Amino acid sequence: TTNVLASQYKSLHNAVTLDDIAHFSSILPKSSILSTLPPINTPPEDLDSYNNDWMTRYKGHSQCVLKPRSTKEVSDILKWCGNTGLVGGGVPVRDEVVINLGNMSNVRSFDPVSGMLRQLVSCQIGGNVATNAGGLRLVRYGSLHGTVLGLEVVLPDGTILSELSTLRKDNTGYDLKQLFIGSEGTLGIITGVSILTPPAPNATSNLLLSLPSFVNVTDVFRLAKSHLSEILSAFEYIDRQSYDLVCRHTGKKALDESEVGNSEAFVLIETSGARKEHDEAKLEALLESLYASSGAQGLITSGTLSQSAEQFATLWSFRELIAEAASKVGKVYKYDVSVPIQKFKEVTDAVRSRVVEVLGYGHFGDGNLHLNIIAEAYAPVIDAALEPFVYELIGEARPVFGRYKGSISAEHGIGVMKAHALHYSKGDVSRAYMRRIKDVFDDRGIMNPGKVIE
Ligand code: 2HG
Ligand code: ZN
Repeated sequence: TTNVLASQYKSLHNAVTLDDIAHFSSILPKSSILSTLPPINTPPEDLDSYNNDWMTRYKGHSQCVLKPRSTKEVSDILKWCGNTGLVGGGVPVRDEVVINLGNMSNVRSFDPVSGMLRQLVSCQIGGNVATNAGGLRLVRYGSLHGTVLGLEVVLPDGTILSELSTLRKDNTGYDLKQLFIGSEGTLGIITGVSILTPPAPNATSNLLLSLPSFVNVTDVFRLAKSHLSEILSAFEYIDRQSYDLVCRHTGKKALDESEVGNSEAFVLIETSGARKEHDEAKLEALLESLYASSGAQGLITSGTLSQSAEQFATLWSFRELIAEAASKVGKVYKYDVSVPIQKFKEVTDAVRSRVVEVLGYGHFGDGNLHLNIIAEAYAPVIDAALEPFVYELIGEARPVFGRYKGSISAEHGIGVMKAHALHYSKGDVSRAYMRRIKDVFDDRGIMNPGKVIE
C-alpha cells in the first residue's frame, strides 16, 4: 500500500530543495529545523523517530522536520508548502515535511470556575483532538466532539481559522471545529484548543471480576450502571485469552485461581467521585448484588476490590498491559471496531476461526472492541486470512456481509492503513461529501497525503 500511495502522489508533489530549506531558515531559527540537506546537515539517524511508526509497519523518508513555536510560524510554513507543492504530514508515508508542534505547549488561560482551559497546542492535546482517540474513560466523560469548545486551526493555505471560543452554548450555524476533530491532520493543523476540563476526582476505586460466561458481561454492565450511576468511570472487557497472556507476561495473578476456574470473561470497573466512603458503599452494594444474583452459576466467579493505590494500579495493569504483552509475543495485527456489545465474543470467535492467536478486549461501555491478532511475522498469508474478512464482518457498507453495522475504526482513526477500507463504514454519499470537504480546505492535497481518504 505504501508504495502505491507514494507513487500516486510523487508526480503531484515536489521534493524538499535547498531553496525550501533556505526559506524555512528565514521563518524559523536553525535550532527549529532538522534536515539532512545543507546548510542544516542533520545526521539522517536523528530523523528516524519521525519516519517510523511505533508498530514498525510503515517507514517514511522525510528529510525535513520543522518545529514552529507560534501559530504565525505554522501559517508561514503552510503558505510556503502550498505555493511550492511541498506536502506536510504527521508520520510521513514518503518524503513529506514533518511539522512537529512539540514547541507549542503553553497554556493560554485557565478558568478554575468553569473549568475551561485554552491551550496552545501540545503534541498531546492537539494530537488528541486531531486523532480523537477515545480512551478508557470515554464512557464517563464523553468524546472530544462534546468537550472541545473551540479550536484555532492553520488551514493549508496559511489562513488562520480562529474559533477559540470558550462558550458552552453557541448555536450560530455550522460548527466548523467539529470537522477538525478526528480529521487526522488532513484538513489543517490545530494550533490552539479550548477544552472543558472536569475537576480531577477526589476518590477513585476499581474492581476486577471474573465471569463464568461472556453473556454475564452485559448483566454486570447493567447492574454497574444502576448501582454506580454517575461515578462509573470505566467499564472494560478482557477476554480469557487476554487475561491469561497478561498473567504470563507479568508472572502475576490478579484473582484467586481456584475461584477463576474456567471463567470466560473478565471485567474491570472503575469509579471516580467526590467522597470515597460514598463510592465504596455503592461498590459494596454492587458486589453484594452481583454475588446474590441468581441463575445456575451466578453472575461472577470472583472479584477483587482494590484496597490501596498500589492495588488500584495493579488491577488496572491487567487491562493496560494487554497490548504490551501481545507485542512481546510476536507481530500484532490490530483492529479497533465498534459492534453491539452483545457481539464482542461472536466477532472475536469469528476471527479466531481464521487465525490462531486472537485477543479480544476493550471499552465495553462504549461498544468498542479491540482485536489483537498475534503472528510470528507480518505475512501475506495472514493478511489474506484477515482482510477483507474482518472489514466485511464489521462494516455496514456492504449489507450482504455487514451483519453488525459497526465501525471499522472506533477510536484509532483511519490513517494510511485503513484508507482503502473506508467504504466498509462510510457509504457512497458520505465519502463523496468527505472528498468535497477535503477539496474545499485542501484543494492541492498537501495535508497528510494518503491518509483517511485516498
Ligand atoms: C487500548 O484501549 C488502546 O488499550 C490500544 O486503544 C488498543 O493496541 C490496541 O489494540
Ligand atoms: Zn482503546
